[in-house]
Amino acid sequence: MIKITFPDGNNKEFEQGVSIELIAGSISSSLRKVSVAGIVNGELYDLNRPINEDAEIRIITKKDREAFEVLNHSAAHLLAQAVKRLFPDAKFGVGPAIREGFYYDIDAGVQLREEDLIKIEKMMKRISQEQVQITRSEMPRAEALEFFKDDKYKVELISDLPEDEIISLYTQGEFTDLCKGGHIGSTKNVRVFKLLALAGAYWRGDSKREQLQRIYGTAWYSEDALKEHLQILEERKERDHRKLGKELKIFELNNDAGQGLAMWLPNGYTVRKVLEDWVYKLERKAGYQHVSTPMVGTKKLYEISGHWANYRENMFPVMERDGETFVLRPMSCPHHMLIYKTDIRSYRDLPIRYAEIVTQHRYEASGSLTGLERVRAMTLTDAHLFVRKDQIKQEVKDAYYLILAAIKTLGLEIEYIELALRDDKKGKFHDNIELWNEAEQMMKEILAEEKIEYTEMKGEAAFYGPKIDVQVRTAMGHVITMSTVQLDFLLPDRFDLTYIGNDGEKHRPVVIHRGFVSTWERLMSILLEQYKGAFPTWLAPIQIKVIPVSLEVHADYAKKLNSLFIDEDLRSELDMREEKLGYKIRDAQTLKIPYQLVVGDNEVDSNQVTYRKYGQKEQVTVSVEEFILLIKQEVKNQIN
Ligand code: TSB
Ligand code: ZN
Repeated sequence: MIKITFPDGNNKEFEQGVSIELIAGSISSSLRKVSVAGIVNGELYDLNRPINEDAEIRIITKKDREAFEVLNHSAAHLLAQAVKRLFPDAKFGVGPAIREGFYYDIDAGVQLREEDLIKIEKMMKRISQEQVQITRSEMPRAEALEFFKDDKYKVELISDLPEDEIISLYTQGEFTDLCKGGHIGSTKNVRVFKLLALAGAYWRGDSKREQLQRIYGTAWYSEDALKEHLQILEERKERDHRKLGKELKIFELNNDAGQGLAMWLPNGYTVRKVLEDWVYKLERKAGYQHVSTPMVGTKKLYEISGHWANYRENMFPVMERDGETFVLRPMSCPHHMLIYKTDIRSYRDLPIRYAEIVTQHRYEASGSLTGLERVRAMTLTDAHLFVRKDQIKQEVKDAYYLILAAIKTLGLEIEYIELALRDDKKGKFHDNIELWNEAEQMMKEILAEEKIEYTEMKGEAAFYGPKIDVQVRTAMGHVITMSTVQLDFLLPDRFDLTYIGNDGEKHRPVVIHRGFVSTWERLMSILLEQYKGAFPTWLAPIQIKVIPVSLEVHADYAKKLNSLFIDEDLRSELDMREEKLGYKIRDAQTLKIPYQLVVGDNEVDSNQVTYRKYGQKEQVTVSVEEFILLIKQEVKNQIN
């Protein structure tokens, strides 16, 4: 007999080899019907997998988050089985469930095309109708290596597992996959699904290795749920910043200019300029000083900093001239270190906070470039803070809270906070383990003291130190880094930075790298998606559009209004085109301009304005002074 403990702490005895299915059935037949898997001592178990030891269990029903994962994981296997039937030479990488569905990385032996997805989906439906059992088996590593000998990807995956680990396999009909489980019992349960996209994916995410093809899909427990999800995906497309950026004339990407090298159009540049002024002001208030440094530096500078050894893959190739070697800077830290060194510093001078809005270049993999979200030329709201050890905590906290306040003003939502740590296996980090431990410990203490919930990510640190990253979710569902605070004990050492302590001796300062509201490129992509292109008044490239009803009769008054607004520092534009009134109104609507002013007889006679706010139906007539006051109030308070 074994003891099964339930989430409420109650326990019950069962025969060895009992399954989640049997346990659920022993409670009620209705529970049995909705259960899809179980968590047994922390591990996901299929319904019928035997439990052979005392265990704490939780039964997973269709309502639980894990149920979606189980279903989608099985859908990934079904996809692989279908691909294998259609393309017998196919080999498979990994095929996990993800937040909104599943994918499988496939080497089909031929190049798959979008049209193939329809064929594959049909085959998946057919196998689902065949109602094939999905069964688990286990074997020792050597046997598993033999079993998968024709699939080099699976062989590599197995080889990476510990020698003594028992390997589990899942079989459905003629298809067997290497897998930890759990699964959904039968292919008949994977009934409602859709394949969504085909993309390139490097084996193990490594651009030097094989290019596989990734098929994305999503599986649900009911047709309605699938329909609802597809609807959300459709709406998301409407929010895609690449689409909005075109419609609102914000930016342009052109392959002749170069991939990931964006150009800012007048509307986009205006927003950027407003944001820039806002950032400067916030930073000045918080005690930052602004500096400016060049976009090109010597290779030597980046050898000193360690970028050349650790970050070269992300850099554009070097430039040679007259025996000198230059690089386009990927980061500005080294320059700021040199500025620190322009003077003798005392402990009383610290902290010193150098901020710069920095244009930098990174050679991002071409497959990873996404509109403005990930680019190769970017302008970062950057800063480097030079602090004493006893100032680290306060400065990290202050930087963090300044970031939170800015994100709030921008109306953005944080998905989660990430603490990015090193991973000794990856070998892309500096190798002074003591410094790493100290810096990572310090970051953990700060987060604990401030009761900030966070997720640890091993291997995501910068080469010079750990980071606290503020993650946001884009409308397209990507989670990306918005802001960052990074602790660095390395660069001060490499640049031999010092300050004179109150003991009269030389000491090393510590550097805090701070990315404020990301790069203008990434921030713009996030803002466009967040607001669906309808910027709040303080950010809108054009705040007011003045449209005279008749170009003859109302033009003078319209012109007068427009210049009055501009004198008041409002961004107003006059539409004097020889077009129909309806067309002009629709045009202002398409550009999502916050205030649309139609000027006719009434307005001229009464010396008033009639406005319609974007997104609202009714028109409002007020005096000119009142209108200016209202809109200036909105701008000042950064509200809508
Ligand atoms: C904060 N040296 C530090 C700096 O002092 C640094 O560069 N850190 S970083 O590498 O993490 O980049 C800072 C921020 O730039 C990131 O948090 C992210 O918001 C933004 N960013 C990074 N890469 C890209 C890219 N390819 N396209 C757009 N924005 C990017
Ligand atoms: Zn930096």
